[in-house]
Amino acid sequence: MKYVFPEDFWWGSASSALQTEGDSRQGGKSPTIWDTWYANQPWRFHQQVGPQETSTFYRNWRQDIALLKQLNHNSFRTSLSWSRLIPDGTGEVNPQAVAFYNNVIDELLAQGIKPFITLFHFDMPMAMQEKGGWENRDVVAAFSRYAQICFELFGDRVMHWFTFNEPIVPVEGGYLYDFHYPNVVDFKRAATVAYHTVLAHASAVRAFRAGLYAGEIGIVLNLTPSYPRSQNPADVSAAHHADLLFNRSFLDPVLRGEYPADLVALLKTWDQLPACQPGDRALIAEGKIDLLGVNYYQPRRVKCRDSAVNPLAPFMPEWLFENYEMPGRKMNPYRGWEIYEPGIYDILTNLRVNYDNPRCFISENGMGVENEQRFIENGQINDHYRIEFVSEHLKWLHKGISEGSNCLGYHMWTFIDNWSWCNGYKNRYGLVQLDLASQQRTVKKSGEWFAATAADNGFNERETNDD
Ligand code: BGP
Repeated sequence: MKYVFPEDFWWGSASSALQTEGDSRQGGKSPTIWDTWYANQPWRFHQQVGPQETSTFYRNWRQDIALLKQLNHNSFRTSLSWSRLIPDGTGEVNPQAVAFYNNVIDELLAQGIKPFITLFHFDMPMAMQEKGGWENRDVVAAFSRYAQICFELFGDRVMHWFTFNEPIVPVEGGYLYDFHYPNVVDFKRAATVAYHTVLAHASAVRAFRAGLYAGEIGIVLNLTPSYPRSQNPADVSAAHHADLLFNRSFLDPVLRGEYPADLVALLKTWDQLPACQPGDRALIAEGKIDLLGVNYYQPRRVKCRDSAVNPLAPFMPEWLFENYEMPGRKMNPYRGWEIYEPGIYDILTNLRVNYDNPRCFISENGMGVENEQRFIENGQINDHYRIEFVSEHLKWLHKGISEGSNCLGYHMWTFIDNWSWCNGYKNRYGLVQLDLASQQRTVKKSGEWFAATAADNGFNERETNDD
């Protein structure tokens, strides 16, 4: 069986500024929350490796874009760094950053690769964080100004913009679960951060529309379908709550232009609603997007709570559900994430049936594996497990498209092995291996498979099994 994808399907990969550029304090760049957190608590990072050098894209962009070409990418997503472009967050534009991003965008276009550009991928400038970060409502105007500067500088060539990558992650990591700076545990502050992020998104979309820029604007969300343990109403309600908090808190505002009434009611019940101002509703309604990026790594399985909550503990999402470990689930043991390929189809179907079938694409999907050197054969990593992971997901994606889902492409996470936040270089995701000592890049077996798949606009099942 051959899986063929629609004409002009986007084949590519995604990365982010902080995880690949390196030179995190050079070229006029100011620190982000990651530089500061690393300086204060290096032990929070795997093998105490921080964000200073990451994958040296700032120096090697030309060679790296040649590799993208070799992998037959027709599109590539990365982010701009706010702290590189506007070092104090709100003031002067750094000309070295403009030159760098111009080089990257021009070279991508010269190689026939469409630049997909994200404005914010977890990397809050420290100068903004010092003023309260996403908790301070002033961030909305500052972000919108930054976005507008980007549209002005690069909008003549960038046709696919994304305001945020996975905006729920800084909320969860920074304000609930202690895996991003500033390591706050406080639901109401988390809700405020999420709310200001939605307002910042909508302000940027408003500026984009007002400026009549060419191209389109969207957002990238990590959608984790919430599967209840059983059809018992208690489990179903638990799954509904998880869905509201982790998916629909961003999905509904950006696709429907409003929050789900259930979510507002839920937060009201628990006295966790953020402060709103007149005009917010109209602004959010203007934040509707043209294109949705979907990051999919794992499903969320939930059940109702088995025990009562500790009333003295801070209110947490887990007051409303418990995570459920389904017996027999397939795991990626290195990352601790379940692998469930039909999830990608379920997401597309949900978008088609419940959200008017928006234009969308898979903006990240991938598998992080530890110690991949053990798979080296004749100098190349034979990552057959990654080829299987990708092809199995692509089959479900193909099924979604064949049933009418408006899915326009598939981007892998990631291009070259890169720095994964607190996990440093523990798990490698790349189509290209990065030797940290020499910085040498070597295409993995999966890179060759991906290049062939992109060139053929599809793949043959038999070839996959042979690998
Ligand atoms: C996504 C992020 C990426 C990337 C990826 C892999 O959530 O958008 O930045 O890091 O996940 O996850 P991790 O690096 O945590 O293993």
